[in-house]
Amino acid sequence: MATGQQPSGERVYVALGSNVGDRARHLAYARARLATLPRTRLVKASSVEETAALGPIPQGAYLNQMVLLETALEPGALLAHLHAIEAERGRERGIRWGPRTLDLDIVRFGDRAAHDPGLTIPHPELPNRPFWQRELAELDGTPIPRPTPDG
Ligand code: A4P
Ligand code: MG
Repeated sequence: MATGQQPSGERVYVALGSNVGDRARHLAYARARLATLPRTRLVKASSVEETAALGPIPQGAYLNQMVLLETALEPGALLAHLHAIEAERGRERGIRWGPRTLDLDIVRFGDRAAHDPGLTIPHPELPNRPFWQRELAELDGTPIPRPTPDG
């Protein structure tokens, strides 16, 4: 299906994260590539937020963002595309939760649930990441307060 056509499919929320290199550029690349996936439409993107790194090792701050896709791809096929896009940005898999040029996670896939270590949906970290919750609410049109840099 050509880009821009309306795929009948599921509403999928994908989280974008980067804390190495030109972070904004990695996110822009990911958005552009997600918009060209087969049988998929990029519906909208949340604001980009800078967030302190979560995880066991000291590392630079992240830029995080979430996008809403509508896709007729199956979850495993979408995940394979996400891994390919990460690889195109030079993503190296080393330490879990370590620094990365680009991380793409499936946060929700319609109402589906999956419990495989290779694909867990909804993403198990959703309850622990306030920035994901804010971005989800923004995409769903639910106004919730955002922290302001100056208080
Ligand atoms: N996998 C299972 N479920 C999923 C899913 N729903 N979406 C598997 C994507 N992948 C999923 O991921 C390891 C494996 O998880 C994949 O091969 C896939 O089959 P990975 O990307 O290689 O490794 P990772 O990202 O280090 O591990 P994980 O568990 O995905 O960690 P997260 O949740 O991605 O956390 N701090 C801030 N501020 N912002 C961040 O975005 N992100 C992380 C990484 C750590 N700290 C952060 C942030
Ligand atoms: Mg990941």
